This record gives sequence, C-alpha cells and structure tokens, in this order.
Amino acid sequence: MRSRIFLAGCLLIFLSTLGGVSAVRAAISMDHTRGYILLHVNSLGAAWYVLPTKTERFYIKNGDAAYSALRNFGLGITDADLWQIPIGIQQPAGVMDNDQDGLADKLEEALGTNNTNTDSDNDGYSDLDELNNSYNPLNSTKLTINTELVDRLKGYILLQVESRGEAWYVNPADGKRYYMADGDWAYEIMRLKSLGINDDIAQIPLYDGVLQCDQSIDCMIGSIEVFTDFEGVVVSDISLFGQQVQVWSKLEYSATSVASRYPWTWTTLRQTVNGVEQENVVGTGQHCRSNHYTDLIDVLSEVKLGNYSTETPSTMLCESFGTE
Ligand SMILES: [Ca+2]
Ligand SMILES: [Ca+2]
Ligand SMILES: [Ca+2]
Ligand SMILES: [Ca+2]
Repeated sequence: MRSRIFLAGCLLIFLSTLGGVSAVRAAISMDHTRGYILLHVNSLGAAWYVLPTKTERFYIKNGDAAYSALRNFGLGITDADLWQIPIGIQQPAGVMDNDQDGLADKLEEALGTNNTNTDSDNDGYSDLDELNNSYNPLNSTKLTINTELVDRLKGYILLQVESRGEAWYVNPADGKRYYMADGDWAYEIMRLKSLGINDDIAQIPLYDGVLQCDQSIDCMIGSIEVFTDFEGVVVSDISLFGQQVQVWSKLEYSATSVASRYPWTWTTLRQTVNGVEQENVVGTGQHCRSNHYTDLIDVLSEVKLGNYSTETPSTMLCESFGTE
C-alpha cells in the first residue's frame, strides 16, 4: 500500500512538473503522514515536513537556511546504529564525484569511504556495488540491517553525533536513509521522496514549537522565512573602549505575536582582563521592535558576513528600528 502511495507521489511530481495536474486526492489518512514530506499540489508544490513525533507540519523552503532550521528536528545517532539502516543514494545533479564511482564526494565523506578510490577497502567490489548489495564498503562484512530500529526511525532526521553532525533523512516509504549534505541536497531529497497531497493538508496543524537555533544564523533566518518562532544567540567580537570583547546577544523571535517581535536582549560581555577571562552581564532589555521581518533577515545576513565591526547586532537592530 505504502509503495503505491509513494508511486502515486512520484507520478504526481512528474505530472506536476509538466503542469498537468490540478488536484489529486491523496489516499492517506492524516495520522499516517507522520515523518513524510508532503507536496501540496494546489499550492505550486510547496513542501512540508510532518514531524514524526506528532502530526504537525513544518514548511520547507529551498536553501541552506531552511535546511538549518530543519536540523532542529534531528535526532542524534551513533555511527554503529546508523550503519544498521540501509542507505539510499540520491544526489543532486552535477555534484562532484572525484573517483567517478557513482557516489558523490560529499556522500563518501559522510560514509567514511575514500573519494579518490572506487574500491575503498580494496576487496574487488566498488563502493557503489557494495552499498547496492548491502555489503560494507569499509570492510569485508555484510551490512546488518536492524528492521526494528529502521521502523522506529522512519521519518526522522538523524544527526551523526560521532562525526560532524551530518544529517540523514529516513524515508518512511522505503526505510532507507538519504544523506542531506546541505540545503540543495535536502531540497532534492525532500522533493523526490515526497507524497503529493491536496488541500486536505489543511487538516494538519502548523508546527507550533520554538526552534532552538543556538548560534546558527542560518537557522534564525530559516525560521523567519517560514514564520516559525525561534530562540537564538548571536555572538559578535567588537571593540569597546579600545578592548576586544565578545558580546552575546539573545534573540527571541515570535512569528505570530507582533507585540513580542524582535526583543533583543544584550546579555553577556566576555572579555579577558589581565589574562583572566571574565563574563559580565551588561544589561537586559534593549528591545527593538518592528513588523518588517525582512529587515531582520537583512541584519542577520550582515551579522553572518561579520559586518558589525563597531556595532553589536543589537545596536544595528535598534538603529534600524528605533528603541522602545
Ligand atoms: Ca565517489
Ligand atoms: Ca569511492
Ligand atoms: Ca570494496
Ligand atoms: Ca567490502
């Protein structure tokens, strides 16, 4: 049944790209959409990620910012567990494949295989052939698939905690994990592994949580772009009274409440005095408010580029919007 739905989804995408389909009723109950990527056919193919933990949908916009926001839903996983989930190969067109073995350099990096050698473990079988036949490209063993683990993780985004936090999406339709190297990879996978759905999508509530962006500016921008609340910290190195100091600015963003929009709180100043690192809370409540969320994206983009040599991000914001 699932494969039929999946095929219907693929066909739909194919037809959508030809512009031939206006509405197709997805034969799937809303409860069974958890962990799936839904492609809303009546809305120019807008893509949504339905959380695997509860039936809420999160808008997936193209690009690295949305990808960073999406990582918020990721679940940490060990390499040992990850190898028990079969690997699906889906790479954006034109990606670098140095050794031409059919596995992109970025994918090989995540897998730990050699991107300058088609047969990493030198056992006579290429890296690609081994993966396609459930063998380990790094040694002589066969891959052991843990179906119980796969079933439990269907629809989840997994983050390789023992490496550099590489992200994988476990497609609930085929139980395989697909590597998402960056925004382009994520978007490609999300679109090709999605399920077409009509206006019934409205029955699934919008994601109602607050993204914890920590210090990821991309995550903050991504949240704003998809109208989702977030909390984050912007760390900036500035020169203050002739001293180099680090300023931590906390940002709480509410997409729905205009009253609590953009309250920046300048919280902590970190500096080294006589060789000793000190932390001082220098103030709270430097609030700037505005309805112009595109301005905030502009400011964050400048901060990301490091263009705040004499001003803190808080100051930049308050000058743009006026302090309350
Ligand atoms: Ca390769
Ligand atoms: Ca290789
Ligand atoms: Ca091999
Ligand atoms: Ca092998």
